[in-house]
Amino acid sequence: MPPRELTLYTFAMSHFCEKIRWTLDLCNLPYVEVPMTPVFHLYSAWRMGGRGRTSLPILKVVARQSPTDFIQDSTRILSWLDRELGPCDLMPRCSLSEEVSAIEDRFDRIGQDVSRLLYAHAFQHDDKVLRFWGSSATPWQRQCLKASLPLVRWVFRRRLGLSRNGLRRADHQLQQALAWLDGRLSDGRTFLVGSRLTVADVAAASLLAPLACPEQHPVFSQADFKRYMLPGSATWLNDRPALRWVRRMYAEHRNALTEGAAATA
Ligand SMILES: N[C@@H](CCC(=O)N[C@@H](CS)C(=O)NCC(=O)O)C(=O)O
Repeated sequence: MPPRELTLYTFAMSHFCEKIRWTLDLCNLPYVEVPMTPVFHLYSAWRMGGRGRTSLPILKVVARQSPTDFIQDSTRILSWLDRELGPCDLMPRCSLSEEVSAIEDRFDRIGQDVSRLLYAHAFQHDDKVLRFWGSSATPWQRQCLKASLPLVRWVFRRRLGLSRNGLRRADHQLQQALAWLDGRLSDGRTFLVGSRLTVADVAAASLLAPLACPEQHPVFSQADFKRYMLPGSATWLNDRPALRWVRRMYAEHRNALTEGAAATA
């Protein structure tokens, strides 16, 4: 197979980007991370993704004598990695693979609810949002973000569905997912599927990391993140098996955080 250069476009604070960063690290695949600034990412992400969407992560793949490829969306990136650079131990090709995919899918949906919960709370503290968003911004980008934040906040609230009903639904779904995970772990298992780490664990742990705030993550572990992004009113977030398991996954399997994720540290 020809050598390929991988570039991962991310936001430092994105848990979906963390899912891919962690997978690449675990698979020992070298890559360059390019942290982007929210809002300023829109045009490039839309152009690179080529799917009418602006979300990150996006993986750029450069191979000699082949056109440059851009893969947008964490699940599509995982499939590409498995297909083109696999097999990888994280993605078993056996009877367990359907269960692994189903859990990854479940937590992808929950990842959006995690974002809703965080931003509904965080938009009460504009200066903190600006600090987290602006970690890799140039000074003028920071100025623009500051000036346009009221408009950006309005658009963001609509895109994420931060209405009262939207939030009630997100809260309910999150509680259900955490209860499901508490139950899954209640037999004392270490991994969600089978007897070794798979993308089911990486997806669940990374997408819940903003709630569990593992100390290995340079953004989610910050005191300001916990104080201003996490709603203290959500008592169901209190210490519980699901969140303890996320911290354990980080403590035992996450040791190669790159500069992009550390941009705000
Ligand atoms: N289904 C997507 C979701 C990714 C996602 O929601 N990314 C957020 C950051 S956490 C994003 O890029 N939001 C900005 C945008 O969509 O323009 C995936 O799995 O990659």
